[in-house]
Amino acid sequence: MARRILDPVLAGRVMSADDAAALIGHGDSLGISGFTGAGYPKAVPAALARRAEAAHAAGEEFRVQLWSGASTAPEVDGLLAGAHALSKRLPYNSDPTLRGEINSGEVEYVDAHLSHSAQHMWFGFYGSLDVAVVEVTAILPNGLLVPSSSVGNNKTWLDQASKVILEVNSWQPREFEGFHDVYYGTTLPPHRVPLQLTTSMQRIGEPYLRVDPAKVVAVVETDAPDRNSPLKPLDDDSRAMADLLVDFLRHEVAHGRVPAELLPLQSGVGNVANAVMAGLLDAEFERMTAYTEVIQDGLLDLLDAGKLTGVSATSFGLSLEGARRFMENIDSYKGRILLRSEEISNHPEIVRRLGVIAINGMIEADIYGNVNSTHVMGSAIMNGIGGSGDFARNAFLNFFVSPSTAKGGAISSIVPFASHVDHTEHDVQVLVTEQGLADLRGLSPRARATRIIESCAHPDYREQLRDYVARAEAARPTARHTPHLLTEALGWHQRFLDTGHM
Ligand code: 0RQ
Repeated sequence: MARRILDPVLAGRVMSADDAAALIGHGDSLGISGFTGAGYPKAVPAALARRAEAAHAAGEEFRVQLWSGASTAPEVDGLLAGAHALSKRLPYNSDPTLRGEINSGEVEYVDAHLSHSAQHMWFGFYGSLDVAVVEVTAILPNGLLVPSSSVGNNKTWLDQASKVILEVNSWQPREFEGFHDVYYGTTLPPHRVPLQLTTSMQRIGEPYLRVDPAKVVAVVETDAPDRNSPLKPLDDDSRAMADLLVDFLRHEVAHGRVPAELLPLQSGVGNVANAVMAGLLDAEFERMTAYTEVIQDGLLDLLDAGKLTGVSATSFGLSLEGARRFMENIDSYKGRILLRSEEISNHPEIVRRLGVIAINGMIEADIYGNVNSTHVMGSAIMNGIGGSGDFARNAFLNFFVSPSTAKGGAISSIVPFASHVDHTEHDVQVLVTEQGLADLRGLSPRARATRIIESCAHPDYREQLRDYVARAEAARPTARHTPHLLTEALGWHQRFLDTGHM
């Protein structure tokens, strides 16, 4: 391990995770590394959970606020939630234990656009940050930090925190040096300048994270893998949605609206996103690029096949097999993979300039094209908006994808009135379910309703949706722009609730 901590001053601050966790106090705000199960601290959060349990057993209060890049892993969010050690969480969570505590009201949750999370810290909107706990691959002799498998908000947490704890993880390949591009040119309004990033693989920053050594109170050594969750095998619905989407891209190329190599791709996490990448592997498109958040196995496959020239992201999100493949061939990916801070990977200015094609999952869409990505039946949070708003709102072309029904067909994903809106009708262009694809560009609300019902809704729900629109139109002849029967629209969800699925 000595060769991973080459700065003599910081080498002198090595201690156990328990000793490091003892430097964190009740009520502290904690900014940790980690994004979609990659690059999160492996030892200090577990030690902190033990500390909270001991404090609670002694009748003392112990809770911290937890801020991250995005989702982490059971050994961070799961353990801390299990120990009832969290009071507040931002900007994204996908852990089921913590989700339960958020939905029961025990933990406050600030579900923020990922591109906002760093700048809202700099603007002072979140208050001060007490401690940063950041995983790195190595500490160089001059004190510069080689980042690990995600960058997320690390630059911001290291810069803003009063105290810093570094975890140096020797599981992360030492060859990571050179894979990162950390931009240090950010200024605040009214002194902001344009970001000089005009192609997805352009470097505008440095390969290292900086930290003021005077703030580093502890260095903890670890040797532990990232979460590397397995991907489910592709099912028929995911394949059907991927085929529809790839055919649509073909159609856009044929009409001259999108170049033959497409435009930089962004895809959310999950099975449909991975299925779309698999669909692109078999398609005719060559020399594609990606400007995205997370590198899943599907993107690695496209790189390996030579179909993709490069991927800019903020994090890996690989399966165990994907991580093994990446590590075995790591040198071949250098220069073809760049990891950036999430304020840059998700930056609206760049997403719009590059003309990104954004593909994200949804929980439900309404017949007028409003999309709910975050809430089940209007009240219970699932994960969070993540980067979907950053990309969708600013994309050249955006897609929202979902099976047409949930819970074995008991719930329709196409509804009269979205029970929560993350992406408004003004931001949503193409909806895809296994039933079909609805291109909403240039359509009025009533035309959108017809297209969404006929193309995307499950046949079991189509007649009810048609009937709803017809009765809403008849009810108020002077209000037919976006016809609604408001009481009935919300009652639609009540009916699902009554099925006992939520
Ligand atoms: O629940 O697992 O209990 O069965 O929601 O649904 O169909 O497996 O889809 O895993 O792709 O997730 C929107 C949540 C979709 C995700 C969402 C239930 C369903 C299941 C998951 P079970 P699926 P996915 C980049 C972009 C926001 C963040 C984002 C998401 C569970 O895509 O979090 O886009 N997006 N980030 O049964 C009731 C419905 C339902 C429903 C689905 N209509 N009603 N339950 N479910 N539809 C990444 C980052 O930003 C980090």
